[in-house]
Amino acid sequence: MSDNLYTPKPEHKFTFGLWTVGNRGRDPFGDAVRETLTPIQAVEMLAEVGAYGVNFHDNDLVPIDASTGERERIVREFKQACSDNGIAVPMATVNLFYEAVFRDGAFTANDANVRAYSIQKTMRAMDLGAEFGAGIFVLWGGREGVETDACRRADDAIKRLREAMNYLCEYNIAQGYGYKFAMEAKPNEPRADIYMPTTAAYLAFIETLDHKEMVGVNPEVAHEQMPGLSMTHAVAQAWESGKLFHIDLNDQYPGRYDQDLRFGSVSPKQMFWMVKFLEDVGYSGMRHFDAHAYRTEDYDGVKDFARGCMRTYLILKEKARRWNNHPGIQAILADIEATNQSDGLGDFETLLARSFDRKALAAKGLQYEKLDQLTMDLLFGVD
Ligand code: GCO
Ligand code: MN
Ligand code: MN
Repeated sequence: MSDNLYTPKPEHKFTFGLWTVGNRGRDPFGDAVRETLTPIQAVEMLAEVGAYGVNFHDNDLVPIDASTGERERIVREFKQACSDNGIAVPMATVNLFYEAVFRDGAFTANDANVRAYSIQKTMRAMDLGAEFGAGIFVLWGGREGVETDACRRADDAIKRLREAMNYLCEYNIAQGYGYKFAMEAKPNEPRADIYMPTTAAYLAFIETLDHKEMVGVNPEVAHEQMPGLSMTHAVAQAWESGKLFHIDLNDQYPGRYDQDLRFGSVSPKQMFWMVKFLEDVGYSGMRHFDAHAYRTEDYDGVKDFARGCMRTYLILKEKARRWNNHPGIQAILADIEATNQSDGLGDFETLLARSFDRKALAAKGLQYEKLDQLTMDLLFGVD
């Protein structure tokens, strides 16, 4: 039974980017340690490990200098591979960071031609994703930032970002693509400071767009944990705003460079709360793993990595189910809920006239220590 419980199935909506299983282990200090995996080989691997879908940047699939004929052939063959292997393409994205032309940013660059090129490249990436039926378009503004604020006013950058998003929403409407855009925040790396450092920054920005209903967020574990923030709280705010359109799952030691480690491998307890949140609220979107295997691995190790991401998610999901049915935990939650009774605040006079026994309100212990240890026992498997 338990094996079955932890076996990935299409309904779990586990997806990986071509750039994740295809990551060759290059880092700033060393070159690739794995041979290039073609997009078709990546799809075969994803089918083998039990994933639901694959996502790609435009140039993960179609090289930037490909001719129209090459593009058509690549698209045709990749579509065939996806269909042969039962792999969906739920999300598409655009690479606005690799090429030198993006050295000063893309939508926010000072050069108007760079900004126009970036928008055109995104429109073409939207065309490509639409050919595969992708419903989500992720935008990660990795280069939209600075090393020195001498180069532009930060509010001008925000205005340029808004102009780009409004234009792309109009294109989405004109083409009838029906995309939902999911904007992905990150505090730094590759820029010293990225303009939209947190999910909350994007949530505020989105409210200023012409078609805000079309735009949501794509929170990423590593991007929240790099600056020591809570991924669960970011996800909760996005969900509560109706903006959790996509999610990037990986893991990360706080305060370090972007590590993209296997999901749940660093912070299982934090990831437990996040998975529990997603499952409790009934998030029905993709569970996308934006991570990559250690540099020590060959492609068997990459499969171990991909299987591990999904297995850990399913283990945490099962732990969440048990948590919700655990008598000791539920008894404490019932005690907590008993204090949460209210007829409302009433009008100002009523509230101002109420008397509170401040000391009595603070007298009783809340049992959060016990609650947390019961959680730990459950996570450690000794309950
Ligand atoms: C990163 C980002 C990217 C984006 C991807 C999708 O830190 O490099 O997480 O992996 O998610 O470019 O647009
Ligand atoms: Mn990332
Ligand atoms: Mn990401």
